[in-house]
Amino acid sequence: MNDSSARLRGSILEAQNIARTTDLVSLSKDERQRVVEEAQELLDKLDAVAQGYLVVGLLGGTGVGKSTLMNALAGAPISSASHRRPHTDAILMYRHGDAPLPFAPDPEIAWQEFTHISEAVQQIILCDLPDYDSLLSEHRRQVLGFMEHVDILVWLTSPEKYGDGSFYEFLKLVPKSRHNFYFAVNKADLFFDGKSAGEGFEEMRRVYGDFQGHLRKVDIADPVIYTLSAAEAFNEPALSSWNQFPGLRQEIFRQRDVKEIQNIKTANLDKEYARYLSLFETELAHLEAMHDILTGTITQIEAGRAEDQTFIQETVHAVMDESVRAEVRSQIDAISLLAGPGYGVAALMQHWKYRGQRRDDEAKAESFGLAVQRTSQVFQRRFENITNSIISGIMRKGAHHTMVGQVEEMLRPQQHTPALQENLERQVGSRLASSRRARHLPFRASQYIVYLFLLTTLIVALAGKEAWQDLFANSALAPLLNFIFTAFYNLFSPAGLAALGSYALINLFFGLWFYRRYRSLMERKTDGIIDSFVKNVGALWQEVVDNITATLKEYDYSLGITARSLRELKK
Ligand SMILES: Nc1nc2c(ncn2[C@@H]2O[C@H](COP(=O)(O)OP(=O)(O)OP(=O)(O)O)[C@@H](O)[C@H]2O)c(=O)[nH]1
Ligand SMILES: [Mg+2]
Repeated sequence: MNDSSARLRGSILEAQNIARTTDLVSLSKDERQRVVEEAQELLDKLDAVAQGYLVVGLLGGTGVGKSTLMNALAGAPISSASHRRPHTDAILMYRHGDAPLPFAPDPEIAWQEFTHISEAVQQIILCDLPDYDSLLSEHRRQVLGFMEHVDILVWLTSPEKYGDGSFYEFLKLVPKSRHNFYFAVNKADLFFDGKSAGEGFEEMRRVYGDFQGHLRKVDIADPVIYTLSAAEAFNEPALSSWNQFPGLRQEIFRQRDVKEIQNIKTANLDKEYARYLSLFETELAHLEAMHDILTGTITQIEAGRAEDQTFIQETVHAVMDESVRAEVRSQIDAISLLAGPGYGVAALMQHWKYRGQRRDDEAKAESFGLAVQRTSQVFQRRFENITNSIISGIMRKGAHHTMVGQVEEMLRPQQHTPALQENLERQVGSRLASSRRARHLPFRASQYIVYLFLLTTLIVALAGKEAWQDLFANSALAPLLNFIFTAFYNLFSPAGLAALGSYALINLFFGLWFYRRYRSLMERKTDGIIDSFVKNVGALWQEVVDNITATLKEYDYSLGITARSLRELKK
């Protein structure tokens, strides 16, 4: 099998393989089966055609080296001296054991065949034709008739025999077209035997010219002549520079390939293959259209990405109503952050707020759960919207219904709700926990400082100027005791009670002030938690969009592979 039929064979096999293994939307199951079968028929035809054999006839006088040349072509001793002709005018045929004779010789003809196992000439049938001298007139007619089966004729002679007149006489009788004639002067080594290279080449040129002259006389104007040594080609690993055996061999193999290509053309196999490929044309058109559609769709999704995210975030924000905020607040509420009067105010507020209504933690916890649930519903609805618009868009743009179905199958089953809900709950849980863990040290410290300062001021005021001046002047136990007792003593005086009243009022004022700061701190934390929740939902949406585009790209890629292999078939 030569290159072109090997290529053709490869393409048919590939086409068959595509029809067998790939989802082809334009072909039904039966049609695909038919495509596979048709490929098989084509392959069988190709095999039959590629088994066309080149029939080479070798003509030449006795002992010019026909057998040796055949052995050199085969690279093996396929013809030996023991292959004696049953009659001097019999035809000897050499063929590969697996190659049947492509023709039935005329029953009147004397012929004998020998099989060999040389792969090199597997598709070449070598016919050793009888010496023209030995051909009696009626046999001559039959041998000439046999030449109908011969594709090319190699006229072989030698330096001793090329001048033989009967050679040229016979040449005139052969009915074959003359451009299928090749001439060879064998035993060219004899030109160099015992002579210098220069003399050898001189002699070779002379014989060549002479031979050419003889051939011209029988109207062969531009003969192809090879000067060679079959013995050297067969026996020696390397050839002399003058040995043109490789040229002759190459020409014979080229002729074989030409014949195979002609056979393919004669059998119209090339046209049949082209017609066969047209079965895939619709498929290719669908694939190419789908590629454009998918590319457009992906661009559209990317363009709407930001807008969709904003939409989702806004909707989720709306879901986070006052009850959700209240719940978040109650979850992070920690009045232990307040000290002294502030704490008292907060405890009182809480008591007052929950008076009459039983604190139902479970009912409260539900409102956030509900928000998460509603968020995932919003999410899922948005997802369904986008898949629907992708699918209907693809359909509208004219994609093949099977391909639409495939896209649908890839996108639809993506159910986000449960995973999303779990994800969001986890995120919220950890956010709440970390918020509860926050210690807010500056806030707490500022309260202690303020209350301590107020208390100190009260005591100093009660003790009076003299007592604390004495305490500073003599840092001993007696002035300290004096300072304390004076303070206690003065507490129950009218001025002391007034001071105590002012102290209580100022404390209350700071308690309220710290309580307000505490509330706004809690509000900020609530906002933070809700904002981060919304942001997380946005990020999750991006993930979903990434998933969708990745799925579509992957699908496009797999269609691209089929399209490429279909295009490849046409080459
Ligand atoms: N020097 C030389 N001798 C060769 C060459 N080729 C063949 N011979 C010899 O020539 C003789 C005849 O060779 P064959 O190949 O049997 O020739 P043939 O044409 O098949 O002869 P028949 O079958 O008897 O017609 C043998 O002794 C070969 O060794 C060659 O290239 N150079
Ligand atoms: Mg022979």
